[in-house]
Amino acid sequence: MSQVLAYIGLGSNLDRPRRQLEQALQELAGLPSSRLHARSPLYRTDPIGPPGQPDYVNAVAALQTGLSAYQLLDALQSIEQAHDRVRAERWGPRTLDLDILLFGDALISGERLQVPHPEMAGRPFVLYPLADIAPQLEVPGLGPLAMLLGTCPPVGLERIHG
Ligand code: A4P
Ligand code: MG
Repeated sequence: MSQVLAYIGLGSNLDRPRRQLEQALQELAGLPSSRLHARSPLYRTDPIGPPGQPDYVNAVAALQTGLSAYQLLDALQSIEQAHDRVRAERWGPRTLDLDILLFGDALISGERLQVPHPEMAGRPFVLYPLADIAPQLEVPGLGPLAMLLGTCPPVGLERIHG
């Protein structure tokens, strides 16, 4: 089976976000035909979206996987469901959000799935943890990660220690 390196963005701002993310990382590692290749540190980040919501905790994981992109999306949505994610307002608070940032060098523009994730280039809470685990990365269709970092200053995020 051919293996792909997929990058997954993790975010939570409800119900003990750090624990949500640590648990989700273990669940990613346990997906069929998959192996957790790398994970970033956790970051505390300012919320983007509706005002008045709690700070987020964000991280990025690299998953070596034999799943297809859509199989991976299904698996991520099952993990979100298991974390009691209630889908309410767009960009509103959530116990767990798992986004496929990149899937190898694939460019996907389907109704259910867009890869690279359409918002990633402008989001420090995605780009900086991604750079922790893949500083040399070339983002398909967008260019070198180092260049994207240059237009997205590290504002509104801090690495969580311990
Ligand atoms: N979908 C399309 N492409 C993808 C992809 N690459 N990965 C579809 C995952 N899903 C993808 O997502 C809605 C639909 O997007 C899914 O059904 C899937 O088929 P959702 O997670 O249910 O809804 P959402 O998350 O509310 O909307 P959206 O547009 O995905 O929001 P984002 O972009 O995930 O942003 N601020 C901070 N600091 N940190 C955060 O993590 N996250 C968000 C959510 C807002 N503000 C934040 C953060
Ligand atoms: Mg999402």
